[in-house]
Amino acid sequence: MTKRAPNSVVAAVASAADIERIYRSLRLIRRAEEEVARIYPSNKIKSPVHLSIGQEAVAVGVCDALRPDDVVSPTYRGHAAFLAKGGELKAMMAELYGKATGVTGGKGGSMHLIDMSHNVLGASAVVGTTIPVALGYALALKRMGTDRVVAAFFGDGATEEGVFAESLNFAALHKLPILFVCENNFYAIHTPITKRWATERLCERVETYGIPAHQIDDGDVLKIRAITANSIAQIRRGERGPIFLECRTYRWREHVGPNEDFDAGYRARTDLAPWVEDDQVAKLGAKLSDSLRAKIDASVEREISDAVAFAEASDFPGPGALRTDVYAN
Ligand SMILES: Cc1ncc(C[n+]2csc(CCOP(=O)(O)OP(=O)(O)O)c2C)c(N)n1
Repeated sequence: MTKRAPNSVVAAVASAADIERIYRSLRLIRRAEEEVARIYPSNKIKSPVHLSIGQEAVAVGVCDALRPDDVVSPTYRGHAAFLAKGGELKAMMAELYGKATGVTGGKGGSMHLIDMSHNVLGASAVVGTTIPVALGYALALKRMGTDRVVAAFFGDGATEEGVFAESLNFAALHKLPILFVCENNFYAIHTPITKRWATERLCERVETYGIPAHQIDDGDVLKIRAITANSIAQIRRGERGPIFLECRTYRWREHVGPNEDFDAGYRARTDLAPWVEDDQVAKLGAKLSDSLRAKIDASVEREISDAVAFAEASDFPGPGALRTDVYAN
């Protein structure tokens, strides 16, 4: 899948403090997932992991434009959205280790992250199912008369589920405060979009529901942030209901697991090259002084090693936890 030329939409203005904060978030997610990949073969991590290495800019760009009381709905490839929204790294790492101190007490694993103290809705392994849950949350926020907004993340594969079309229609009809964010990484497991869609005009399809749609061709984190900020401002003012973003991005690792899979026969390493060249972690880092970048990198490493130590030192859930949390209270 070749990367298209960037489109010219909103000028992305960011202050020095913005760049510093956004770089830290990108770097934390990248390094945390690289650490997960490093530890994974030891079998200490008990959960399958869908890494978002290479895709971080979407979650970071979107979440940086949200308020703390706004809500995100991640997917099973959800480490980036979880962390970008402020989810606790220690509790995420413990969850991957299957420990009682994890976000779901060690029972859910990587695909079922949740942190309602930071307004991160629970993820699900079942493709597309988080979209109507996010929609229901947006309906509740609207009925409560708040100006809070939900950002619902999902992959290109999820747009092929029937519930995606139903959710678009319902959201448009009821003018719900929801930003739909499609992370289009061009693959559903090993099947490329060219074998699944007769046309790649996803935004056009969405617009037929009466929803404004923007395609962001490259992974430019500041552009994603600027377009999100504009969209959220419109949604918050209650002007028009939902808005849709198609963020084109690229998954650097295999669908599930810590490795690369360019020998699997469904994609070529040359497809990856332009995305590595455009790596947002490196690009944002290059905007900082060497000393500031080194300081941030060191603090990120400390945060990650603290989280790993916390996960390793925590206990597994006891047998008494087997039948708890089965039903909602
Ligand atoms: C309802 C359902 N159908 C099929 C699957 C198997 N499955 C797991 S991930 C996946 C691909 C989804 O691709 P996409 O939504 O683009 O997300 P990505 O993995 O690229 O982030 C599929 C088909 C599933 N988990 N749930």
